[in-house]
Amino acid sequence: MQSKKIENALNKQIELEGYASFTYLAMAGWCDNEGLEGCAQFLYRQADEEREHMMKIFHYINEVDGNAVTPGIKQPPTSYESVQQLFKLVYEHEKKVTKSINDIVALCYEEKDHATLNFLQWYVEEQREEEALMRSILDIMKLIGTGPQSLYYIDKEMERINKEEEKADAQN
Ligand code: OFO
Repeated sequence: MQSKKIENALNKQIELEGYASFTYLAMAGWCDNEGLEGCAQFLYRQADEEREHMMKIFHYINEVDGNAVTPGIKQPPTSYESVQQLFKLVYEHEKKVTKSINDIVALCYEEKDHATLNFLQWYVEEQREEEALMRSILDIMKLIGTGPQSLYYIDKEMERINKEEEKADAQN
């Protein structure tokens, strides 16, 4: 049985992960419409992953005899200035998610909730990986710049990243 404080914090995390899923879905749709298929594919996969993150917490809360709350997700933006701006927003959102996970970890220490602390270790590692991945994408975009055909090269790079991610997923 976990404290109400932890349960509430985890329910807020469900909302954050759900919002990330919907945001990345909206971003994927925008990329699709812009002809950026590699970027779209990457974001569709991220959207699915975020839903999995949300569901993992949902099941965990119920498993420890709490009440998982289905979140009301607000409509994410559906248009973006550029693909560079879009990925900057992804990185900012991931940093927000990391902060939130770290806050719940700190709360677990306060509440002496070792089970949830243990459960959250997977998220701590996932966030480290996600932030590193988003930073590397932003670095690649910076190197390519915004000259003619830059979108073509960015999308090719995203296709390469998608293949690497698929390979890594298959190994796990
Ligand atoms: Fe689940 O927030 Fe990104 O990874």
